[in-house]
Amino acid sequence: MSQVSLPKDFIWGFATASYQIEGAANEDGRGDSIWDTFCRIPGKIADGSSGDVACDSYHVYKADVALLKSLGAKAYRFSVSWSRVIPLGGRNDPVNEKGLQYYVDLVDELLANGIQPMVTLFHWDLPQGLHDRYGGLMNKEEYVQDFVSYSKLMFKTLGSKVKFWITYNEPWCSSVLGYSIGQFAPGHTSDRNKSAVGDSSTEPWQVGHNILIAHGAAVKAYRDEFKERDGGIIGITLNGDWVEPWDADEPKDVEACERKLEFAISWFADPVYFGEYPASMRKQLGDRLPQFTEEEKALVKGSNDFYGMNHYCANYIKHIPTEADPKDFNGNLELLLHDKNGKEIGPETQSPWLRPYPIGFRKLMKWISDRYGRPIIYVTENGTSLKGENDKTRDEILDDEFRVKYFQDYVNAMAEARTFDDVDVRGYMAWSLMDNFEWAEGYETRFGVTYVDYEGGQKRFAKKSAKEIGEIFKRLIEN
Ligand code: GBH
Repeated sequence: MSQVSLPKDFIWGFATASYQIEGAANEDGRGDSIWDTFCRIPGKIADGSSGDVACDSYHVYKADVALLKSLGAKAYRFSVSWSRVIPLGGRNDPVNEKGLQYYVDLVDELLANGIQPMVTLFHWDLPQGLHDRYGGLMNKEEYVQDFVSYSKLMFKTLGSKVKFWITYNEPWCSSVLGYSIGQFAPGHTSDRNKSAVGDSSTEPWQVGHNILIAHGAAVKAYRDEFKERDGGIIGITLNGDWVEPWDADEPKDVEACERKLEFAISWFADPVYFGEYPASMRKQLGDRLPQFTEEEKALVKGSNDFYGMNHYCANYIKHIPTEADPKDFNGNLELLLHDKNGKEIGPETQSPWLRPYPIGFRKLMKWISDRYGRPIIYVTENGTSLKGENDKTRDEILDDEFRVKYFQDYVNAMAEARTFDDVDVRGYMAWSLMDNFEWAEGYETRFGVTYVDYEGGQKRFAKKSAKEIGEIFKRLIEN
């Protein structure tokens, strides 16, 4: 057996997202995004908070870069707030030069410190202007053109310096959480207690489809007009948790596991690699799942230079013996945290959905690698919250041994996938560089390797895990 390792040119670092860290929501001409307006609706965010101030990174981005450098990071993944650079969002709307300058300055600061920027164009914060004008993500004709136009603005502005582009972060979340459960902006759902608008049986599938087309069209624009000049790579980032059968001796649970991966991952990855939705989804959803025209198929198929992988945890999966509910988006199965014998999949964290299960990371990497023909994989997010972390004193929070162990085990599982399963993984971004606005959970859940003192002027304090990550990679990367 060869020694577990990662390749010499492996890049690692940390990830964040615009609405979760920037703050300055009303400064220098930024327009509202759907998250600004969603946060204003009472009851949508656990602690009633918003991203108005967040980590204040709009003002203190130099401190973020200094922090990255002190931790030895080789790369930094951040996202662009679309409504900061085009306040109303549309292809004929004015560009906000001050907002654009922020990203130029951030990129320059990163490069001056030897840190490679990885830019996500869309991490859920759609300009409210587009939602109001034509229904945002629901309007294929208008939305695709506006996303391409915005993307080209960013390629043009940053393309000579940024060599790594991600079109979308986790379209599953925009579709399902935004248009089926209604837990995320814009909060559409069939549940009339939660929202006056929405149809959970159709809208998520339309939104997912529109995002895929927009992704494909932006990639085409990059390849046609910028790639030759800039020499960068571009892809989409998908979330996906691992699955284990609730009852390993029940073939229907084993089958349901595969179906769950298809509904979560292949919904997007199959069109990108094969040009078709998975058969299991077509079977369950019928015509509610849109069809690709030949033109759309050509746009989407082959649109990844790499596979962006976000991964956190695993579930036990139990099949449902009756026919699928029209609102179902998982593949007609139950997601459980324990198996038939009551065994828990992993220890509790602050996030109800997140139970660490490191071997699942290795297994999922192999599953993706096998299904999609051994694509280049960049892990664009991986990390954990800690049960009760926010209730502790600062000193206690800085000693985040649970998170240290999480990273040790997960990074090691990734290195095993590379060493033993021939997975072509080339980079890893931990979620997150710092505690930040955890969407519907507000600030009660912390995911950072850095503590942010929200009451004390957003000052940053590196936790133990921040310092340990560099050590973990030092041990694993070949020299
Ligand atoms: C990432 O998503 C996001 O990209 C990032 O912005 C976020 O801060 C980070 O996770 C931590 O949450 O509520 O039972 O329906 C992670 C993938 C997929 C995890 C959806 C939560 C919801 C499960 N997410 N999942 S449930």
